[in-house]
Amino acid sequence: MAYVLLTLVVLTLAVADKAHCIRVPDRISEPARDPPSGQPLKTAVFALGCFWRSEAVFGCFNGVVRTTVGYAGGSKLNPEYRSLGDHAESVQVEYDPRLINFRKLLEVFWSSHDSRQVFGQGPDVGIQYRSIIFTNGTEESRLAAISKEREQTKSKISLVTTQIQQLGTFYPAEPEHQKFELKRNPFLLQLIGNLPEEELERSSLAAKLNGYAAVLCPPTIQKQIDAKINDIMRKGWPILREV
Ligand code: MHO
Repeated sequence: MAYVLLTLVVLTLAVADKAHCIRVPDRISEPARDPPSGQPLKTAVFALGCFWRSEAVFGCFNGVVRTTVGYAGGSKLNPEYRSLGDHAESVQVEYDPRLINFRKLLEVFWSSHDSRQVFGQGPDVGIQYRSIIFTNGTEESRLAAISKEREQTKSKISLVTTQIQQLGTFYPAEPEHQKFELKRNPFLLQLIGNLPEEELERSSLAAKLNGYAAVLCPPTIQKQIDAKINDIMRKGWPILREV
């Protein structure tokens, strides 16, 4: 009897395994992107309007390892999307300083929103959409101030409203706001193997495709990703591991 039972269990496992084998993998593990120890990632936080868009804008760039949307710049403890108090919708950018630097991130910041619109971006109006460069130390404050002056000299018709302030607490937003643009695109989600939420939030590839999905990457990057996707579609293998 025990033998029969054992055979049944083995057979069941074999069938289950087979079923698993023919399924498109649910998840893939990404190659580790963190720099070797001694070369820690750096973090920058910016507010430039609706954070769905802000995250997409920064995710496009090589050297950006992770993006997270959240709330910063206010005093309310534990803000949430429906009650964020005096915080601004923000994006936290974790980057490898060997590949991209704060200066370049500042350029992306200025070119990706209208810093002269008072407390809003387009139809999104309110203090949660204000423009802020959060800094971590005097060198970043100096670079931010120089870049703001440069931006102001481009036109004297209106004022650049961007605030520069020392970063306090960054509160990550709810999961449904993370990689929002990518999540609206089931095709791309499938293409990277339907990563579980936790991996999606930490993935460099997801950060990049989030920008691609929103068509907010620079044209060269959009084209490069297009080419990679077309190649995979031609081959018929649906997992995209890197772009
Ligand atoms: N106008 C946008 C704002 C969203 S953003 C996360 C919308 O509600 O669709 O604030």
